[in-house]
Amino acid sequence: MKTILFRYMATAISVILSSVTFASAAVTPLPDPNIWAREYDDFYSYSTAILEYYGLPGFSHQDNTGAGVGNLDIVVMTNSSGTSNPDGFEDPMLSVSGGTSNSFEGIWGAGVRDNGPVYVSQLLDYMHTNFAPDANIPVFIFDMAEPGNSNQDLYVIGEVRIRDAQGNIVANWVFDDVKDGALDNSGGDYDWVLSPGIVSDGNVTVETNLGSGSRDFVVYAPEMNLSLYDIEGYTFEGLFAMKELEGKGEELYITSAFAAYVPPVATAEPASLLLIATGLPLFWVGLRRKNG
Ligand SMILES: [Ca+2]
Ligand SMILES: [Ca+2]
Ligand SMILES: [Ca+2]
Ligand SMILES: [Ca+2]
Repeated sequence: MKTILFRYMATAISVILSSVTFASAAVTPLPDPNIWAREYDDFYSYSTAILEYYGLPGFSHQDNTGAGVGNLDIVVMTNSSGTSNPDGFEDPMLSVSGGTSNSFEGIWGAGVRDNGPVYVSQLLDYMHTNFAPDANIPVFIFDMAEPGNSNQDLYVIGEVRIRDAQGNIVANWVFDDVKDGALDNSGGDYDWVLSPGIVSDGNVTVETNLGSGSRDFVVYAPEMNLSLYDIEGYTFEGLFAMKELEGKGEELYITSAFAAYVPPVATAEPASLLLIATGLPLFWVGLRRKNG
């Protein structure tokens, strides 16, 4: 109980401090990943089921508002064939149902599909217009749909790459289980990340695998600031792979519902300094208990 209280207080403080950055009420800023997320190489992954359990506002696990086909968001992978994206973005990848195959690998954005490739400037313009004027870091939602039995886990890896006009990779961000900035598949296999049907933070366990149409995991890479690559001809692509798939197909979106965490900036204002001074020990307690 103490841990829950500490974690809630720490996040309430960090949300208060960071919320002034966001003018739009529709966008929920992600809480401090050092407390609330798990780190997978260059990315952080939040479980909305865990965030909802602890009562963080804006993280209703089964509320899919702002996500999915038919909304403003950009669909990277879907289980609905024939789906197209807004504003001429490349058509989404089609995921697989467990009856078809139990593994998946595809690349979105590289021009493999109709309406590609995805240009960095095109993606940035869309995010600035439809998400927020300062939205430079894409935030992804992963919606898993596995059967409610002993097969409800799956495994996943990913890599986002920026290429220059000549096709050279100029930046990349990896989502896998070894923190080395590289997507290793030596020996013919990736360093897979477990995507569990039942999530745990070490203190509580919560069912997250409740079918298709729920925002199970929210993922972003803090260093993926696309404004640094807003150069003519630069393209954005994502490799995505999964295994041990059953049930319905999984889905992946670039979402307007959440914004990347913005660390609070200390000012000379006494009230802010007091909040930060109060918050630091709480962050430490939360981390220590989480890891211990
Ligand atoms: Ca789901
Ligand atoms: Ca599935
Ligand atoms: Ca499975
Ligand atoms: Ca790695």
